Amino acid sequence: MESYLKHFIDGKWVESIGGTRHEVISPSTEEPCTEIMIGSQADVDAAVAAARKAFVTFSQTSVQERLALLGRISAEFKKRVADLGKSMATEMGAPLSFASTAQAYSGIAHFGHTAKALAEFQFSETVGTTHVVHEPIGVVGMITPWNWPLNQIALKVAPAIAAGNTMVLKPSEECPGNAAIFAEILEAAGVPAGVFNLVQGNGPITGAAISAHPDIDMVSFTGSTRAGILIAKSAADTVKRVHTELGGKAANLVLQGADLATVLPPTVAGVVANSGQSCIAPTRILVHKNQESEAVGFIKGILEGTAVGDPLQEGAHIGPVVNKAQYDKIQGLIQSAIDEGAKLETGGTGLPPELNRGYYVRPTLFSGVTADMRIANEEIFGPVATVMTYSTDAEAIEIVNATPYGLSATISGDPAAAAKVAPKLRAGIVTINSWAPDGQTPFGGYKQSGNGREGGVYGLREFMEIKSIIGAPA
Ligand code: TXE
Repeated sequence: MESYLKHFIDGKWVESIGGTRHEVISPSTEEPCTEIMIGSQADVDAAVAAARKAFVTFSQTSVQERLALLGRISAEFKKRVADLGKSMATEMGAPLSFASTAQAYSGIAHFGHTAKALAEFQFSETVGTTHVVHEPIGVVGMITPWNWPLNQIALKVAPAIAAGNTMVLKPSEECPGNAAIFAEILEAAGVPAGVFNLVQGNGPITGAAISAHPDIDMVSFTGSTRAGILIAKSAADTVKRVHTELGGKAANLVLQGADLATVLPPTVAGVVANSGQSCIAPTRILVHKNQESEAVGFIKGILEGTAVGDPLQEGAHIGPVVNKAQYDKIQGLIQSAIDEGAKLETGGTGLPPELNRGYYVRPTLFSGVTADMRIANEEIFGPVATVMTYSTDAEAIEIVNATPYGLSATISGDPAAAAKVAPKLRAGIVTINSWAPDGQTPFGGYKQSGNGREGGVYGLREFMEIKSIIGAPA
């Protein structure tokens, strides 16, 4: 079992002050694989004090110094890809090849994108006779989830450093190892003491201590809408800036007459990638009623061609979902669709027949899904697709938008026709004939999918204050 029993505070690995032990259960073996300490209020206080002290100097560093730092972090990051991949594969179940390519490299890429944005950023401008300047916010608290763990850490840490902030990160207690390795990377890159602090822990104790902390200026959170609401309420008492990236219920609008053989594989891939544990997974597949049976045939073929297996083996298969709670939630949603009268086309409840332990979910497809069913409304976070039909474009757009979420939407079909539909969709991200974001452009949601944007220069702006200096000499 891996042990990460220390927090990284003020440039040193330190014992927890009164924390308790927590074991992570590997979703492939159902055995403990990692232990951490759940950070206490005192641990968070120590990390915040270190960050506050470091802010005095770090906020005054030059762009060139911070660019050099981002470059050193990228270089150190690349040396640890194998360790990062193995840690994520063990703790959250993404297969080794996916964990070390997609998962780890998407994290590294954010440091490159952010450095580019920083090099080009205009920190000051003149409006009339007033100087408008962009400055770091201060101490940023970061609370991150387990599904794209390193990617979500990097999406916050890279721009926060670039802007000159200092920070306290609390990663997910379901997948903490990559965050400890990430702290080692920052240590090796020479990030000044106190700029980046890691406190391992859970939501109710450690996360809550961050969101309520009077000496934290901003909290940046990725996770469930449930926790996002709690964090925003708790942060309100100290009027922190709150950035949230929450859940989604993305649709894949397949335009009438689309060449299904061409357009479906790259968009349906988003349902199974990472075992469906992506907030932008386009699981609500909308097809014109005249193409329903043809579309169901193609999607069924893709899901039946998706192998499920051991994440510690190399390969293109998908792994288990992260933990028993997620497995049970997905099983419950699959059963609800059966009970509510949807047609099970492939997959279903229980383990895939070739496996006898682990939190593996069968790639599953339902047709005949209607808007009132639970499966059409709740975020699944598993490799489960649903097909709904529409008669007119207007009806299809209404169905896409008929959810409290608004993170992303996918359109499959002629790109020019899709581009005309995109402005009508109430989502922060619209992908055409693909499901993946590009890392450099805004990532974030409308409605109950959150506030603010991450990625490239848009993420950099999120971590800055704006000051007007009126009356200074030209
Ligand atoms: O997430 P939580 P869970 C969705 C997805 C999934 C569901 C539940 O639908 O099935 O959420 O996942 C911290 N104060 N997403 O329960 O609880 C927690 O410690 C402060 C979508 O595992 O939101 C962890 O670090 N912090 C999503 C982080 O929040 C709190 C990614 C995420 O855990 C807290 C993950 C509290 N009161 C799940 N409670 C996405 N947007 O990609 C929890 N945390």
